Amino acid sequence: LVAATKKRLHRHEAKKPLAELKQEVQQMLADSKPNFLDVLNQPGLHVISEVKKASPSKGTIVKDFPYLNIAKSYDQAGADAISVLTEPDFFNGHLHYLKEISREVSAPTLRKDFTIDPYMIYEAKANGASIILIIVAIVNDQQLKEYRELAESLGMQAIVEAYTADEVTRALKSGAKIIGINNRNLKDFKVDFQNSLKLRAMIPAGIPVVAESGIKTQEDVETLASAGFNAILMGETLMRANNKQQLIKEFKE
Ligand code: IGP
Repeated sequence: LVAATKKRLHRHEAKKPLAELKQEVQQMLADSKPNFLDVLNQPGLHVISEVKKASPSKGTIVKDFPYLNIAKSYDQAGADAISVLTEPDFFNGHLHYLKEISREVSAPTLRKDFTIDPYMIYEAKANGASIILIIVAIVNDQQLKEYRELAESLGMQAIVEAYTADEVTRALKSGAKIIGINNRNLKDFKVDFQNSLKLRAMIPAGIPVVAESGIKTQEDVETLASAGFNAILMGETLMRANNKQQLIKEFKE
C-alpha cells in the first residue's frame, strides 16, 4: 500500500504543482465545519461514518455506490464526522468524492488515506477535509510530528492511528491530540478487540481515542464505549446496511 501510494504521489505531482495546490488551500482556510476536537471532547460516544466502496480485505463491498447520497444520509442521521476513502488502487476511493461530499455535508470530513508526504496534507485541505489520518506504522517519528503540525497549521486535525503498544507510545510522544486504535492489523487484516481494549488503557484521559475497524453490532459498540473509547469509526457495516441512519442513531444513544 505504501509503495502504491508513492507511485500515485508521483502521478499527482506531475499533475498539479504544490504552489498551485497551496493557492487552492488558501481558499479553503475559512472552514465553517464544527471543530472535531471540540466535538470529541463532549461526553458520549461519537460516530465517524465511512464512505467506502471496496477494501483490500473484502474486495468490493457495495456494487451500487451513490457516495454523495450515502454521505448525506450519514450527515442527516447525526454522524459526528464522515470518513471518505481517497485511496484509488485498493479501496476504489477518489479525491473527488472527498471534495463533493465535503461541500454537501455539515459534518467535518476525514481524508482516509495513507499519508506519506506533506503534499497529501495540502491536497486533503484543498479538497475540503477537516481531518487527516496519520498511520504511525508507515511514518518515522519526525514525519509523525511534522504531518500533524502541518495539518493543524491548515486548520485541520489528525487522527494518529496505532495498532501496537509501541505505536501508541510513539503517538503519545509525538504529541498526538486524537489517537485512533485500529482493531484490524493492516498486515493480515485480522480483527482483535482485546488488543484495542488493552491499548486504550495506555492513553491518558484528555486525549480522545477512536476505535477503528471491524465493528459490527450494538454489542461491539457498547463494549468499546464502556472501555472508554470516545468514538468509533465504522465503514463496512454501515455501507452494507439498509438502515444506515437508524444504526447511527442507535450507536449514539
Ligand atoms: C473502517 P470497517 O471494518 O468498519 O470497514 O473499518 C476503517 O477503520 C478502515 O477502513 C480503516 C482504514 C485504515 C482504511 C482503518 N484504518 C487505514 C484505510 C487506511
